[in-house]
Amino acid sequence: MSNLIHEIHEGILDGNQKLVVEKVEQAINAGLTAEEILNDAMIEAMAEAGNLFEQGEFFVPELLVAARAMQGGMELLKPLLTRDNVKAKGIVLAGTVKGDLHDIGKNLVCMMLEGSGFEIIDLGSDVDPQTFVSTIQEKQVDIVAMSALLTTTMVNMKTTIDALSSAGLRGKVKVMVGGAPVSQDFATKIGADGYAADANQAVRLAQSLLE
Ligand code: B1M
Repeated sequence: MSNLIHEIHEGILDGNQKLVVEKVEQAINAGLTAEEILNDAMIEAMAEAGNLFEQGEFFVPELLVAARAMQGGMELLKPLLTRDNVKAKGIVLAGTVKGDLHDIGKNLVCMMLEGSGFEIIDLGSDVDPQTFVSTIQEKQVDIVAMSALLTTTMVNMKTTIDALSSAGLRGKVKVMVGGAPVSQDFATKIGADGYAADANQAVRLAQSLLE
């Protein structure tokens, strides 16, 4: 591993966005490809952050600062990735469901997915089922990722899945759900394709849904 790749990797794990941006810039100027920087430094580091989270060595704040540090570097890489035609693993349409303003967990999931090579279309929070539908009609979407934090709003995951079915779109996309009150049992009941308990599991789930 080159020194710069190692420094970017460690910078992400330390949550040091300033250092990551500086080192990504140096790596680009040194002739490393955007793909090398993304795969060997960033995705590796976020995967390690996810493992540390699962082992109880990282908590949500560490995961968030790591993801933010990575996003700082991603801003520099994005134009190069588009130029180099690096194909995203898949396109994920994400949002917190109608009536629900909690977006911290959803943002974390989006950052981890982006760090793992997915392209994200983030609709934000309080997303109407029809907005999911119209976005899928306009854009090429592989996975719909819905988050809910309230027992009163998690039912809107089902409303959204029903809206996808009514619009004839259910067979075109995979649906994954998550959020504190959501469970595998609930996901199965509402007809989602998968449930993930945390951001790291969400990455694995998204990958397996597209296999
Ligand atoms: Co609210 N809130 N809140 N709140 N809030 C909870 C959720 C609550 C459990 C607090 C409590 O009473 N103990 C409770 C819900 C009770 C229930 O429904 N059973 C609650 C309530 C009641 C409310 C209000 C109704 C309060 C009021 O106004 N009376 C109100 C509702 C507003 C609305 O949404 N319409 C409200 C408002 C708010 C704030 C706006 C103040 C703020 C949200 C700020 C924001 O998100 N921008 C807020 C917060 C911060 C919380 C708590 C304290 C923290 C939530 C959080 O961000 N956790 C929360 C209590 C708690 O959880 N301890 C609470 C950190 C985050 C990283 O975790 O979101 O679980 P989480 O995401 C995890 C996983 O769930 C998973 O991965 C993430 C990373 O591991 N995950 C996915 C999430 N989405 C996923 C999607 C996936 C896969 C995995 O695939 C697609």
